[in-house]
Parts: sequence; structure tokens; C-alpha cells
Amino acid sequence: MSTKIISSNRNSEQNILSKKIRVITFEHNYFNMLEEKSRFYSLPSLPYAYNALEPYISEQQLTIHHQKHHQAYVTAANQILEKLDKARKENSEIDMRATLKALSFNIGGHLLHSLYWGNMAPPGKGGGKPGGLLADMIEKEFGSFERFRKEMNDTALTVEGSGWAALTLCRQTNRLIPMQIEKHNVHVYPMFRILFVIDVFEHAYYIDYKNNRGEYLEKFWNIVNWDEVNRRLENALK
Ligand code: MN3
Repeated sequence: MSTKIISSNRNSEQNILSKKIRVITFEHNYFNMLEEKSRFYSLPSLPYAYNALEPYISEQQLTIHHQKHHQAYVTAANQILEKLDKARKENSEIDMRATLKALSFNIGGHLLHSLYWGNMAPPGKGGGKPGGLLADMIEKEFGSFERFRKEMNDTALTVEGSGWAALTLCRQTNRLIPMQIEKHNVHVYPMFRILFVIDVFEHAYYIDYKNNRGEYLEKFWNIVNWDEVNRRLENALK
């Protein structure tokens, strides 16, 4: 009897303690969120050298793509955020429609490029077929890796103008669903987790492949970082 009371007291003390820890953790995270993060975007560095994806993507192609094109989206998104900050400070009018349209395009460009660099890896480390959970889910959804690859290729090949092919995960159904993005922000499924992207803006391949999107896509499969795509899948399922 007395042991039970002691143990129940101990349990309630533990509950109070764990509640206190949760509150402290929340306050700590909240403080970090407000104070420690930059309120602007920055260009992430590549997880490999500029010549690491050769012969499939040349050093010149990768350097210009990262330093000029990706940087341009970061710069433009930050300029729009600064414009919003300024208008709020001055309490002045702003064209919300035009501003948010441009913001969506540039934030999309920044985030998709950040995913793109990470889902590529030097030949040898990248390429081949995925393993792990991703392989099982591809088999279940598409029937085979070959069918998956064909659908992703066709998704990328048929983007009208500039855009992206993406593999996404729907958390309501846990299905892998291909997504075709026009520009950086059109035809996006809200809330779906993006696991893998292929950039089919001409700026991604014109130095190496001219206007031959199909040849770039064929070569692209040699440098897919399946380990990273698997990591993204596991994180998305948590
Ligand atoms: Mn690009």
C-alpha cells in the first residue's frame, strides 16, 4: 500500500518534471525561432566540388548554375522581403498580387535548387538503383524501378517551358506521386513532401547538352543520390 503511494507520488513528480522540461524546450525553440535565425535566405554551399559531377555535369555548367542562377533567386526573394519590411515600416501601399507572385517564384526557385544539389552525388557514389525503404515503396507504387524511371523521365521531358520533375510523398495516403512543376511554383501539390527533383530549366543543361533535354535526362540518372532520397523519405514518414 505505502509502496504504491510512494510510486504514485514519484510518477506525478516525474510528470511535473517532464512537463517543465517540455515547457523549457518549447520556450527555447521559440526563442531560437524568433532571435537566432536569419530572416533572409542565403545560398547554401554545394555538398561536393564544382567538378565532382563530371562527365555528366561539367564544372562550368555547375558553377554558373549555382553561383549565378540559384544566387539570383536568393537575391530576388530577399529583395522582395525587404520591400515588404519597408512598406510595413512606412505603412505604405504595396501591390500584394504582383509582390506575392514574384515571391512565390523566387522562394520556389531557391528551395527547389537547394533540394536539387542535395539529391545529386558524384558518379560512383550516385547512380544505380535505390535500396532500402525507397526501393520497396517504388516497387509497390510503380511496379518496378524501370516504370518509375520512365514516368519521372516523361514528367521531366514534357514540362512546358521551364520547370521541374519531382517525386513527392502524400502523407494522407503514403503514396509516392510524381509532380510536374512549371516554373518554380505552378502545379505544386500543397503540403506534399518533395523527395527528389530534376531541374529542367534550360539553364541547368544548356552548356553541356545545348537544347537536348532528353540527353541531359538520360545522363542525370548516373548522379542521383539515392541515399539522400531515402533519408528524405524516412524523415517525411516520421
Ligand atoms: Mn536551375
